[in-house]
Amino acid sequence: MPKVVFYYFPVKALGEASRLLLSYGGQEFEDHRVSQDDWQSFKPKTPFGQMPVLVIDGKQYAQSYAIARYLGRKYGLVGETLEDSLEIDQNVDLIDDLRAKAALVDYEPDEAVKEKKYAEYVKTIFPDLLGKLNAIIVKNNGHVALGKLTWGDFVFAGMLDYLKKMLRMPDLEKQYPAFKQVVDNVYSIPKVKAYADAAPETPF
Ligand SMILES: N[C@@H](CCC(=O)N[C@@H](CS)C(=O)NCC(=O)O)C(=O)O
Repeated sequence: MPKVVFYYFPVKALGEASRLLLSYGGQEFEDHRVSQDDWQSFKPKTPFGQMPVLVIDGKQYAQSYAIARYLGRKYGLVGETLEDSLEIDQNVDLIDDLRAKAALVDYEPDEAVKEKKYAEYVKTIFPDLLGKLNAIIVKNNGHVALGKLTWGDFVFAGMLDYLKKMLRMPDLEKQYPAFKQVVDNVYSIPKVKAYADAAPETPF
């Protein structure tokens, strides 16, 4: 078994999918949750100055979705054809569109601009993207793509708390019960549940 080390902040957000996938694959890994203080010295040592970073036998890899896609392929959480892969990628990119729009608001430094943007997006962009994503998950019986468990489910399940925080929608699953189905489908897998039960509490 290769030696695997995973670095990310002490939150789920863009890193949790890979932690969940490594657990699913039965891969032992060092789960480094880097504090903001330690990040300043670690940042220049990473490939792109950002986390997550996955280290396999001493070699570093970055980019959350590339890592999750790789782990998904490695553990058989993909489809049969190139078009199946395209469908997973497409729907993960839609999730990321939502994340990016929410982040655009949440990370806006000017409070007045932030609130104005939020008021606009919550009426337009957010319901549109959430509705499209919900329709996909309903059509796929509680999965992100292909009507079965894929690495896309791990991306969404790992990111939902972060999305809820940025969207200011703590009851998102009430409005979209299919979202909870994805989370339950992932977190009920015994190896994933064992990881999650033992993992440190995170704010999102
Ligand atoms: N495209 C990258 C984005 C990674 C990213 O935005 N990482 C953030 C945390 S979520 C980060 O490292 N921020 C600290 C910094 O940029 O100094 C990915 O998907 O991995």
